[in-house]
Amino acid sequence: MHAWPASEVPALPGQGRDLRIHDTATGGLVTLDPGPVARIYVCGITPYDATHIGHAATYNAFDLVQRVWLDTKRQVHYVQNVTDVDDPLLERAERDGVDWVALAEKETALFREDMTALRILPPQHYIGAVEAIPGIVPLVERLRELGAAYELEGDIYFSVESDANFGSVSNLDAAAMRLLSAERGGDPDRPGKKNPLDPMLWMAAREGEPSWDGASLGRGRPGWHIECVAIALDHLGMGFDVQGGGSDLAFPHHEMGASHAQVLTGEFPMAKAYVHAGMVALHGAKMSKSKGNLVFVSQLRRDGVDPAAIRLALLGHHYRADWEWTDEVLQDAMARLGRWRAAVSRPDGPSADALVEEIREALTNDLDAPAALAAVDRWAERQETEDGTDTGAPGVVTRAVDALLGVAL
Ligand code: 5CA
Ligand code: ZN
Repeated sequence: MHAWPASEVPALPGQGRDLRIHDTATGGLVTLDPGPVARIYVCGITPYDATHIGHAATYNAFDLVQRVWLDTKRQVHYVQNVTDVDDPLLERAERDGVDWVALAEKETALFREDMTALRILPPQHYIGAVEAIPGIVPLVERLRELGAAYELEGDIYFSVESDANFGSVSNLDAAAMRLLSAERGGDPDRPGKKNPLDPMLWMAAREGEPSWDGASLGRGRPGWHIECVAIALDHLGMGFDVQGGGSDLAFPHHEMGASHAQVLTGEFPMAKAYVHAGMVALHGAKMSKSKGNLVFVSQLRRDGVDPAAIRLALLGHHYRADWEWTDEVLQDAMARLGRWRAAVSRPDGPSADALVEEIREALTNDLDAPAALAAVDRWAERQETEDGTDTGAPGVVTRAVDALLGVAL
């Protein structure tokens, strides 16, 4: 699949710094030390509805990771999937009487437009689950050969007990795992499973649903977790730097994915850091396609909202916080954008060198975007009240805000 166009990332004076980021697996901050090529996998959308502010907040967080690495002059190898076949997508297509392929294509196209408008840098590899199927089948076959998978009425399950490190991503107790499994696509109550948590690797073809040739597995379609793992292993290999997504993916998705990969390769861990963004809510509940309490990026754009203001609204919240979208959040972001634009449109200003370092320091400290915004606010305020001294400063600020925060002034 093609991704979307990249906005240019200006080079900045001085030296970028290494990223310290919160790792769900260890529960603390880790300083990442990627080689010359940093490797990141971020879970993509299930394209059955338009991109909402929650999605945008999560992709904004991982865009900051990419921007911090680019600032250190590293290359970034970024892989993202599209879950372009899954139960919710098929159910929505059925409900609306549309073809599921057409629905997925339409919503993926809209996602690309939204990401482009928000200046979220694209992944190098943007891979659909459907196009990954030929690579998924041999992995499921291999898990079977290893004794880590079993059949139940034609479906194939992964045995969580085959991974000694199972549980090490989310660190939850059995009861919590069981609850979340039921909530998030698992089937803990299905009779005949070895362990209620065991996730499906391959679902035998169902009447009226799409299916693919699965060689020795028979016709069917892949389970959710093995899709992302197949794509990640194919394009990044084991031991990559960051596995990313929203906090609702820590369990079961990232836990199961890591287990699949670890059993397949015999290596541990799959990723050096498991990074999770907080959930954005609307009217007191998590924004979710299934609940329908959504604010769409595309709708805001149609209403004439500047995408830079949307981006500033996202950046105003720490990525790990759960927060609520309100009109006021957007109004504040618009006002801030106005202040910043006025400040950089003047011919000179206070020196910006210290500001660039402050933004760097904030972002490398667990992506503290609110602290970075506060630093720019202070510069803009001084710019207004003091006599300008540095004719280059507005240009440096414009470039730094673009390169590190993805905001075009
Ligand atoms: N396709 C799978 C991942 S393989 C999936 O979770 N798709 S999704 O469309 O439901 O979500 C896409 C990304 O947005 C995920 O990382 C998810 O954690 C994140 N996300 C979903 N809802 C919210 C929300 N309300 N706030 C923040 N992030 C969210
Ligand atoms: Zn995923």
